[in-house]
Amino acid sequence: MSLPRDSSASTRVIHAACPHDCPDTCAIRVTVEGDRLVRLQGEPDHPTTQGALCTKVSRYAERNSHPERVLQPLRRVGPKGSGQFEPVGWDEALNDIAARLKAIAARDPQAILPYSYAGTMGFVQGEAMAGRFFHRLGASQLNRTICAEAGATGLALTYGATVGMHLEHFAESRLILIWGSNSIASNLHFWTYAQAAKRAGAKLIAIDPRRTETAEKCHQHIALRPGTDSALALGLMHELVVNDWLDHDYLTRHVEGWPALRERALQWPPERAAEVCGITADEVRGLARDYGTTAPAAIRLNYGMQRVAGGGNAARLIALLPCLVGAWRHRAGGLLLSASGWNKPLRNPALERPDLLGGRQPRSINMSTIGDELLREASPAFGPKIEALVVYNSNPVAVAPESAKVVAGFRREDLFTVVLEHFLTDTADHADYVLPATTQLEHWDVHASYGHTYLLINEPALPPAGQARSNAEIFRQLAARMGFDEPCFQDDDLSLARQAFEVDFDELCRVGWLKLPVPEAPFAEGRFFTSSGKAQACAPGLPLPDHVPNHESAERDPTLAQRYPLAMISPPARNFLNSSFVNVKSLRDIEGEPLLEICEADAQARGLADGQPVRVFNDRGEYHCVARVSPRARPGVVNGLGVWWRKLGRNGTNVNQLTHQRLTDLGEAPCFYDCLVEVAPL
Ligand SMILES: Nc1nc2c(c(=O)[nH]1)N[C@H]1C(S)=C(S)[C@@H](COP(=O)(O)OP(=O)(O)OC[C@H]3O[C@@H](n4cnc5c(=O)[nH]c(N)nc54)[C@H](O)[C@@H]3O)O[C@H]1N2
Ligand SMILES: Nc1nc2c(c(=O)[nH]1)N[C@H]1C(S)=C(S)[C@@H](COP(=O)(O)OP(=O)(O)OC[C@H]3O[C@@H](n4cnc5c(=O)[nH]c(N)nc54)[C@H](O)[C@@H]3O)O[C@H]1N2
Ligand code: SF4
Ligand SMILES: [Mo]
Repeated sequence: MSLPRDSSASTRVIHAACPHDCPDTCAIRVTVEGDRLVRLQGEPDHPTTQGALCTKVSRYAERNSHPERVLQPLRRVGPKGSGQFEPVGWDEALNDIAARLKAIAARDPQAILPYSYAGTMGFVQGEAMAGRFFHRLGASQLNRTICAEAGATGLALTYGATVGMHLEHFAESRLILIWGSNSIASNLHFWTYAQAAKRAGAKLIAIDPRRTETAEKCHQHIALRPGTDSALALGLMHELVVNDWLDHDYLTRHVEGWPALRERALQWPPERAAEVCGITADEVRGLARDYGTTAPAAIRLNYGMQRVAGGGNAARLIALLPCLVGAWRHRAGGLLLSASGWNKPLRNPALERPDLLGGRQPRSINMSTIGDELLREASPAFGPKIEALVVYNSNPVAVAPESAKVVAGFRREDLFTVVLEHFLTDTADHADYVLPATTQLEHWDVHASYGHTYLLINEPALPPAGQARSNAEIFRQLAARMGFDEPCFQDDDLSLARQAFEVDFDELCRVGWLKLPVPEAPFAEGRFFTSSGKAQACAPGLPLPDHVPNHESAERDPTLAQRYPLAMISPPARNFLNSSFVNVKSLRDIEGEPLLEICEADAQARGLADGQPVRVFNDRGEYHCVARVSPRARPGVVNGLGVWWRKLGRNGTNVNQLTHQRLTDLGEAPCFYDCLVEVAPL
C-alpha cells in the first residue's frame, strides 16, 4: 500500500491503543501528516506504557503497509487451502454471502457459526456489531475458551471475580513470584515494575519449566515439570502450615474452607511435591520460606500454567497462597492474573444486543474443539451440522489444537467460509470469501486491559488501505443485506465506541485513557466478590482444589508416556504475537525458523545435534523443525515455540499438529502445554 502524500496537510497527533492480545494494552502516540504516517511511539504520558512499545508493535507500520495485505474482497477459485482467489467487488461479495447465509438460516441459523478471538481486543471491532449480527441471526454461539478460561474460572471461584493487584504496585513488592509468565516476552511493562522492585532490593523468582529470558534475569528459577503447579502450591502450603508462617487472623476472617484446605496441604510434604514437580525438596522449602517470611510478597501469575488438564485447580490453589500469609493486607502484596473484572461494572451489557435473540437459545460451540466440531454430523445432541463459518480476528487453522482435524474441517467441500482478515493466513487460505479488514491505524476503537486498570481510546490515524472496511462496517452492511432493519444496525463505529463503556467519552478522547476506579489494596479487609465475601478454598457445591495430573502424563497414561516420553510446551516466540507478525519479515528474521528447544541429555540420547532438522511426532501427527540444544529446556521437556504459520513451516505444519483437543478441569479450555511427543532426526 502506498498512501497519497498530502503536503498541504498539517501534522496531527492521535491517541491510539495497541489492539493485540497482550496484558500491557499500550497507549500509542501516532503522528500523521495528512494521510502519511510520520511516527508511531509508545505514549510517554501513559502511566504503564511509559513511552515504550515492544519490538513487534514498534514495527506496526511495516505490518500495516505490508505488500501482501489483502486490499480487496477475494473469491476462491482453487481448492480449499490452496490460497487461490480472484478479486471481486464488495457488492457482489456481500450479496452472495448474505444469500448463502439466508439460505442456511432458513433451515436452521444454528448451522452458522461465528469464529473470533482477540486479533484485536477492541470492543468496536470485536463483538459490538458482530454480536448484534449473530444474535439477530440466531446463529450458534461461540464459547471463547482458547486462552484464559481455566485460569479465569479458577480465579473467579476463589475471589468472586477476575481481579487482582494494580500493575504499578509491584514496584513496591519485596518478593515477586513470576509464575507461568515469560514477562519480558509477553508482559514487558510488568517487567519494568519488577525491575524497579529488584533495584529496590526485592527478590524475583521465576516458576517456569523453561529457562526463559525472564527466568535467567531472576534471582532464582524453579524449573518444574509442566502441569505440576498445583503440587507445588500444596507443598508450599504444607510448609507455611508446619512453620506457622500463616496470618491466622486473615484466614479466620476472610477465607472460607481453610480447615479443610489445611488438612489437604498437610498431605503434601515437600518431598511429595518435589517428586511430582521434578524439582528438589529444598527448592520447595526455600520457596516457602521466602514466601512465608517476606512482606509484601506478590505473585504475577500468568496463563502459561493453566494450559494443562489441571489448570483451573492450579489457579485456585495459587490464588489462595496470598490469603494464607495475609499478603493482601498490603497494596504491593497479593496476586495478579487478570485485571479484566475491574472494567466489567463500566461495560455496557447491551452493546452486543443479546436481546436480539428474542428468547431463542442457540447452542454454544467451544472454539477450542473446532476441529471436532467441524467434523461432526447432525444429531439430536449436537444439533445441525456446521454449514457456514464467519471468521474474524482469529486464525484458527494455525492456533487451534490438533491441526489435522481443524484442517480437515476447513477443507470440507460443503462448508461455506468467510474470513475477514488483513492477510492470507492459513485460515484465509481456506475461505470461500476473504474480506479485507482495516487495521488499528484505520478504524475507531475503545480498549480495556486484562493487565492494567485503564481504558484507552483508539482514533483512526490513516484512511483505510485499498478497499478495506472495518469489521463493524462489514457486519453492518451484511445486516442490511440480510434485511435486519433494527435501528441498532445503523450505529456507526464512533457511536459504537461511545456506547461501549459508561464513562465520559469526550474526556477519554481528549486524554487518550481513563483510570478505572479500583481500590488501592482491594482485599486488605477481605471483601472478596464471592457471595460470602470470603476467598473460597471450598464452599457448598465447591470441592477443595487438588492436584490434577496432565492428560498426557506417566501418572495418567504410562503406556503413552513410554512411547512419547517428552512433554512439549509451546509458549510464544518473543517476536510473534500468537500467529500475528509471523509474516512480518523483519520479525521473522529475528526468530529465524521454527525450532524445538531440547536439553543436552535428551538430545544426546536421540543422537541430535544443535541445528539439526528433526521430526517431532505423536499419534496425532508430525511437525518438522530444527533442534536447538539449549539450557532453556529442562530434562524431559521440549519447548516448541509458537505459533508459526503452517505454510511458512518446513512441512506445512506447526506445533498444533501435535496438540490435542481434550479440555481443562475448569473453563473447558485447551491443553496446549499438556502434550507428549517424541523427537527423531529427520
Ligand atoms: N511476545 C508475545 N507476547 C504475547 C503473546 C505472544 O504470542 N507473543 N501472546 C499474548 C497472549 S494471547 C497471551 S494469553 C499471553 C500469554 O502469556 P502468558 O500468560 O505469560 O502465558 P504463556 O506465554 O503461554 O506462558 C508463560 C510461561 O509459562 C511457562 N509454562 C508453560 N507450562 C507451564 C506450567 O505448567 N507451569 C508453569 N509454571 N509455567 C508454564 C512457559 O514456558 C512460558 O514461559 O501473552 C500475550 N503476549
Ligand atoms: N500451540 C499453541 N497454540 C496456541 C497458543 C500457545 O501458546 N501454543 N496460544 C493460544 C492463545 S493464548 C491464544 S489467545 C490463541 C490466539 O489465537 P488468535 O486470537 O487467532 O490470534 P492470532 O493468531 O494473533 O490471530 C489473530 C488474527 O486476527 C487478525 N486481525 C487483527 N486485527 C483484526 C481486525 O481488526 N479485523 C480482522 N478482521 N482481523 C484482524 C490478524 O491479522 C490475525 O491473523 O492462540 C492459542 N494457540
Ligand atoms: S503487544 Fe503488548 S507490549 Fe507490545 S505494544 Fe502491544 S500492548 Fe504493548
Ligand atoms: Mo491468549
